[in-house]
Amino acid sequence: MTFAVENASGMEHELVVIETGRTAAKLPIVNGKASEKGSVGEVALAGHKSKRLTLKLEKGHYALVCNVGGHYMAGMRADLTVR
Ligand SMILES: [Cu+2]
Repeated sequence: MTFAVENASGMEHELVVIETGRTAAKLPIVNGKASEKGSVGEVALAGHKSKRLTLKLEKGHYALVCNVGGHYMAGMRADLTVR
């Protein structure tokens, strides 16, 4: 699976792909950030940059999060199910 990741803002963001049974909104919190336990890959993007992230994902549930600063806590997260 290839993620075409576009950072449309002027600030740094990242995409971390975490294999987890938890929903993206319910990850354990460590020092104000989402735990990245189960991470299978990530990509960081400076402002207005685009990158591709190719991962071989097993069937299951994944949380997609940005863990820069307080972005996760602000809601920068999504769920992904691979069938
Ligand atoms: Cu972010």
